[in-house]
Amino acid sequence: DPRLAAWQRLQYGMFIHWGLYSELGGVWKGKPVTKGYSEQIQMWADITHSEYAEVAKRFSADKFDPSAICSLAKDAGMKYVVITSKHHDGFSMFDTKTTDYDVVDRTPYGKDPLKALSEECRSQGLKFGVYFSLVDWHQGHDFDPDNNNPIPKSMEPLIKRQLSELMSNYGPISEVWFDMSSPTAAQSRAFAGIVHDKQPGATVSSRVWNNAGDFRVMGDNEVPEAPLDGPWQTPASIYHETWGYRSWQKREDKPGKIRDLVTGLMSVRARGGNYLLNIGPRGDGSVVGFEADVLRGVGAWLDRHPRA
Ligand code: JFZ
Repeated sequence: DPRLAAWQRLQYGMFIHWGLYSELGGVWKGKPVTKGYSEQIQMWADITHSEYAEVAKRFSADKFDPSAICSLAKDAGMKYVVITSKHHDGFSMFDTKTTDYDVVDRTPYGKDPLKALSEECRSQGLKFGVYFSLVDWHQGHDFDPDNNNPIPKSMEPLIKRQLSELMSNYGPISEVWFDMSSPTAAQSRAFAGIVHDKQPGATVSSRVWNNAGDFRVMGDNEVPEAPLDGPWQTPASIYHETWGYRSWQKREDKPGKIRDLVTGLMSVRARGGNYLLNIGPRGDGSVVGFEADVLRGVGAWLDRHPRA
């Protein structure tokens, strides 16, 4: 399958977790929220829907710079970018007509950041993909730690329309990183089908479930002992503790981090996998300096080892 082979050749990309949670940066009412990932702060800090929706009013994204983000990805040696179009909080970071709970309608930024990023990716020669959570707290989904989250029939039209929008309005999509919930086999097939119909070049992550995906997703920073059959990917987070921005995160031992990530990347590559390394920009869209330095460090290592 040339589509999967092309995806496998990408080998290394940038994951971006960015949403309203980034504005909170792992802090609620002045206190660090130490449980759970910071992109899930709404749940871990028991934030009500109305309190969480208020955060949108100060989401100005005035330092969001798609051109700088794409240049960083290229400096790091990456070939593609995957950004959160909607995380479990249900807040769409793209222009959707299905709800006004989105970045265009609810924030002072008032524009579609995915549009800008997808266009910049195209002009800098990077492939563009989207993360899409099937769990949607805004639509009344609860979070189950065992991921036992059936998708009610009533949520299907919203998911299908949002997927159609994402597959229609952002040019060529290289992958859709579905995540979480427990759909029926028919739902999994329907969601993957929308992607494949509208984007013949796109691949679908195994977290669409029921074997409807194209590539298998490993755990956070997980490296299998030996090569695996078929396309697969390791999502990697720099800190292992959060994907979304956390203001109080310890950021130390840069050279050690760079070494660990180079080892991860090389190990995944050697086993035929695809490495998706995450950054968690601040709510204003700026990239954390430590993360940019670490990524450039990995890129510099790759430059020094052109045959690696
Ligand atoms: C999921 C999300 O819940 C999380 O917020 C983040 O977006 C991450 C990239 O994906 O979390 C998971 C799901 C499964 C595993 C690890 C993190 N896993 O199988 O190891």
